[in-house]
Amino acid sequence: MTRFSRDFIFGTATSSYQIEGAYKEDGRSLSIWDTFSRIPGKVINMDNGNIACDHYHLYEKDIEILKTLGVDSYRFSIAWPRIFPEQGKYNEAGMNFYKKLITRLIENGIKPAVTLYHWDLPVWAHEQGGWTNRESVNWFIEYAEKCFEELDDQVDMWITHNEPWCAGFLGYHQGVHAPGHTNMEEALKAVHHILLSHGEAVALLKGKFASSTPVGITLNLSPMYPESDSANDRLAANNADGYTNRWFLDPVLKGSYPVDMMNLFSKYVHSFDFIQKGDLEKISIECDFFGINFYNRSLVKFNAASDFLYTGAYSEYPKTGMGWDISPVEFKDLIRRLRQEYTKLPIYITENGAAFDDEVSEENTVHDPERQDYIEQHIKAVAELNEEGMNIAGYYQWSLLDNFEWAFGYEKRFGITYVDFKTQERILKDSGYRYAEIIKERSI
Ligand code: GBH
Repeated sequence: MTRFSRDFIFGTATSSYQIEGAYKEDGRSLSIWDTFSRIPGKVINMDNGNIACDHYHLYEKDIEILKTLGVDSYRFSIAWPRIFPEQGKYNEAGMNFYKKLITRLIENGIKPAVTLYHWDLPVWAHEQGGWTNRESVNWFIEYAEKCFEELDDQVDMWITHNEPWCAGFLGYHQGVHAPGHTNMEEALKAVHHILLSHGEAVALLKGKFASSTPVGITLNLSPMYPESDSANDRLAANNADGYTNRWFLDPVLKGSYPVDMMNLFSKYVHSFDFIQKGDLEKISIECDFFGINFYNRSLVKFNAASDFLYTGAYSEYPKTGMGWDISPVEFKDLIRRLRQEYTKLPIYITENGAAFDDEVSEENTVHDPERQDYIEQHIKAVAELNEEGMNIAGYYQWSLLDNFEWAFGYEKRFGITYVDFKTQERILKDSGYRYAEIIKERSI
């Protein structure tokens, strides 16, 4: 049995577009996910977040679930188009929702951990080039400043960006997320501006606001393993690691882009002029913690025809409902590598979880032993890592609720709470009850 210290943070996480619904309420304007999800073929079943979990109206009920779980903290994100529905036009009604939510959380002894950007870019920003336009940094800072002004005294932790890899590469290079573009040069620009906006937001919070609220960024990291020992497969794994992990880790934690990837990417861009003097110093500003979303390792093999010379390979690992390898051992290796090569900052696991097919039983319960097992294995890994002195300060399970799983719509369920999307009934799954027990015992 391994114990967690009294100050270790257990939480669950969500994001605005995935749960809130109320897409036209109180002055909210559209985000790129509202428009993207209306394009046929982009999201399974043409699902969208118009209603989602209707959390905008049911947040009090959802806080009751958080109480049942006994979490120390709740991680959610703010919808930028609620706060600035038009360029330069602040919307107090939108902010009021988050004020109510935060007040209610605090009344219940739950610490708010707030993400500023979890992919719902306002359409007005997209119409001017979105993240590919360097001006996006200023738009984001105006938005961040308003959030800091109104909420900083009540927030326990700020996360500037969630997974710039997804926002940048899935959105502008692979085209499977909004805005659905497939242009590597655009993607590299978008990533750069997202990272720059992170650095500038941290500087703003620490400078003008002289705030003591911990602030950081969250990256999605997937350790990449070669399918075989061949030189080609090892090169493929190195490139996959560069594309997914190092392209973000290096600028944020070392102040430089990795040279091997610069060389590889140079054939996709006209120039790297968008990386201006001084940018990397700003991007690598010292933060208070480092956030990681961990889902799986990947096995890759060489593919001469594909971008960056790699492709997913068949693996015999047990899989989640997404087909992702269940890999708590590689999770531990990833953290050790980060400690060795990148950072001494406290680490928060800001997301970890799994989708599986769930069914409601006749007794109105949901038995999800696979998800329970997944969560237990990763929490156990965290406990063991801390015994090695890896200083993981908290763990947020993804997700509190079944929700809008981006391109997979409502087909994939990541919740420890089942949501009936017709009635909005919530049922805590077995994994949720088990998570509550772990939190209560603070040991596994
Ligand atoms: C997170 O992203 C998001 O922050 C969250 O909004 C989302 O709901 C949640 O995860 C669940 O998806 O190449 O097939 O091995 C997840 C980022 C990036 C994790 C790709 C899995 C590799 C899949 N994902 N990654 S694979």
